Amino acid sequence: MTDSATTTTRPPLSERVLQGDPRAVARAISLIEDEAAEGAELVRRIFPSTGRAYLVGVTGAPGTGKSTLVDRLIAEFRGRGRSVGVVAVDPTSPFSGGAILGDRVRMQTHFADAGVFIRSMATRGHLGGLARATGEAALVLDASGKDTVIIETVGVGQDEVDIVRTADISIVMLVPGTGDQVQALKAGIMEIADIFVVNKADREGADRTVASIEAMLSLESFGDGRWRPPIVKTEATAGKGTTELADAIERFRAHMAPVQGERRRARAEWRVRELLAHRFVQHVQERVLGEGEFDRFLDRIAARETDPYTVVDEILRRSIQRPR
Ligand SMILES: Nc1nc2c(ncn2[C@@H]2O[C@H](COP(=O)(O)OP(=O)(O)OP(=O)(O)O)[C@@H](O)[C@H]2O)c(=O)[nH]1
Ligand SMILES: [Mg+2]
Repeated sequence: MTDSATTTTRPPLSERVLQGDPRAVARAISLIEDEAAEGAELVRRIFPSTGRAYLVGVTGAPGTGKSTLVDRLIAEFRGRGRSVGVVAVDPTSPFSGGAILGDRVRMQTHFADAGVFIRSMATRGHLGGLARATGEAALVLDASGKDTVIIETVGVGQDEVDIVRTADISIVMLVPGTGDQVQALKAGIMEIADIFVVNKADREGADRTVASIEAMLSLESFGDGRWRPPIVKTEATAGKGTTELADAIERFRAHMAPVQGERRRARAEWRVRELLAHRFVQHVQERVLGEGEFDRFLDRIAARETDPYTVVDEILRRSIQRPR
């Protein structure tokens, strides 16, 4: 691929990302976060060099111990000779918020290790979708040569389902005494779990939580070589269960190897559809509709002077008449 960017003495950002330069990686992820045009250009340039990392999604309610466990997993993977990148999606705060600081403090044991790169991302301010920003940050880490990329994300909403969908494996974390949580999770994230982790196993009721997940799983059929999600008990603060978890991840990886291509193709489809929808709406707003016209359409729909179908038909007609 030729590089049409302005010539500078330094190699272009994409080159430096591919060389694994941590400052370039940090810069690249910032561009993606800012939805900068350079971010899209960067993704274009690095994309051919991605697809090598194994993407591990870790999700669970706030405070279940995700960061503590991820910290342990980093050490475990490092011990197995892997380099590790982490994208931790911060639940609430803007970029300088407390939880990010918490993640930094907890994971700082790895700061001196060149084989580890950790980055927090804010949940807010992603006009084009948090899942895409996270997915693209993971691509950057992948391109920079990290073998394993862990994506930590909070909660059970659609954003998390989408984020986890971009990973190769989804780990859902629970803590003891969350029978209700198991119920609540059923609806969304439970069905995308490839591994369950019951963390804080030092606490009362861990076995009951395991049993309620078992009960839920027993309602499903796992015939035809379908993967049955294992339930791993961990005590992240003490580092207990991390080896078992890493082993379970490796087992899943081996189990899914024959269909890895399909999973990645599904991910590509999701990405393209999502990006297309986003870009199309952006195009309509910037180039098809006049100033304030979108709002006027909404007013007219609300006043029942027109309806959503008519409006969309009108917008589509004009989009086709006035191509880029
Ligand atoms: N007792 C006990 N406490 C734990 C365990 N693992 C983590 N914790 C504690 O739980 C608290 C939350 O841990 P974090 O790792 O920050 O949890 P998190 O899920 O990353 O939190 P958010 O990112 O804010 O959602 C911390 O005080 C940890 O020390 C465990 O196995 N047992
Ligand atoms: Mg955390």
